[in-house]
Amino acid sequence: MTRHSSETNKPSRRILLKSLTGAGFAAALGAPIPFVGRMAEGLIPVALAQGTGGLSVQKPGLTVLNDRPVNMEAPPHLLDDAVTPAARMFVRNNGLPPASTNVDTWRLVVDGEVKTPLDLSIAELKSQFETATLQLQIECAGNGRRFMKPAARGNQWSFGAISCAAWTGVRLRDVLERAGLKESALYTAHYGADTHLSGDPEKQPISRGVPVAKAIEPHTLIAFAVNSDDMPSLNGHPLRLVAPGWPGSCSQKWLTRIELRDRVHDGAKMTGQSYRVPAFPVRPGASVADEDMQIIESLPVKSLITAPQTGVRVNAGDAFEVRGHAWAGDLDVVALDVSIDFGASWSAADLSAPANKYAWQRWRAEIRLPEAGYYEIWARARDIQGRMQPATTPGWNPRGYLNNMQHRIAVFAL
Ligand SMILES: Nc1nc2c(c(=O)[nH]1)N[C@H]1C(S)=C(S)[C@@H](COP(=O)(O)O)O[C@H]1N2
Ligand SMILES: [Mo]
Repeated sequence: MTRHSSETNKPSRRILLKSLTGAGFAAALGAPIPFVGRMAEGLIPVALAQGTGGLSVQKPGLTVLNDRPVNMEAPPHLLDDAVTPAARMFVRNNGLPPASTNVDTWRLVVDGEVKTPLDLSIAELKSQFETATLQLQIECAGNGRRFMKPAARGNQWSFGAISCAAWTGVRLRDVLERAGLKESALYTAHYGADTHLSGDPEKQPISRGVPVAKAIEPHTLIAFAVNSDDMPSLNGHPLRLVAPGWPGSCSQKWLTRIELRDRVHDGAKMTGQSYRVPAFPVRPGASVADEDMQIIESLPVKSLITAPQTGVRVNAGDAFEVRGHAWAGDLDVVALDVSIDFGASWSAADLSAPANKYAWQRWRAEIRLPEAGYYEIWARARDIQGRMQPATTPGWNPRGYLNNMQHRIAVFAL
């Protein structure tokens, strides 16, 4: 390949440009940009331009919502696997992922309201504690925000900010047991190695926590692998928390420290309006005082139709399979119904038990459409406490969290 030397190819200039834009773009694309020095200032790679979607090397087919920070979601038909492939796990970044993530030098500190503070390498975590592999859902509390009316600010997720992969790690409970919780330990505070968008090293992009009861729940893992492999760098390599069934923000990526506190954590995105909803129903569009907001814990009952893909053509009168997944935060799903007549009548789908608690549950139904024309298939899950998904957006809240409305797909019978 011929190389033309010019001012822009001088190393110093290239490094400068890279530090401005290229490294961030390259992280999102999952590929270096050989001609980064040729990119005009402000040029956004078309692969990452809003609405293009599907052009990340690490995450083919995902829709890119933002490039700085990187946010991507999977269209529902790409979430059909019982165990979500790493390449299809959504990405929700609040800051910039750490530039270097060395497995051998990574440390996890556990301190605060503990009897013996710990400072562990990943090798020590693996050798000193029992390892567990569990299929665990991670869902962004803002999944479905796009459909809130009036619109709520934040990433305009549609249905795909959910994954259920097989995470391998050690139980946070076991690590906390080793450290020894003091009587005063009430809440965790999680810290990661990513950096704030402003570049200010004093600021955390996000630092959330959970009550001790959730921290010692045996499905809360400190994970070092997903689907028997390293996790993608965008999903927290080399170490992350997985606190399933709760807002994904509780599952700190690039985990470096867990502090035990004697009070509710007050880190970045823990207070004010972040990951909080009004304690009582409010009029759509209302502004709600911070003191009237409460922290979101278990997420509500929800389901997806993952096959067929919306827009499919089928033959009128022929049977075909419709399937998807259902989940309900801390709870089990006990029923999944489908409708082909805009919710006028419903029939029960076959619903499987979860692979383990906090795994989503597979459902399948056989459908026949009576005559040629346009149909919609709607799916509605019910949790063990009798709560169902609403047909339209549930109670509005200022940041557009917890939208568990029914998923619908379009089907043409020919
Ligand atoms: N360190 C760190 N951890 C983080 C975040 C982040 O920006 N930084 N985002 C959180 C949010 S809001 C969500 S929804 C989940 C998403 O996990 P994923 O990107 O692996 O799908 O990660 C959480 N953990
Ligand atoms: Mo999130």
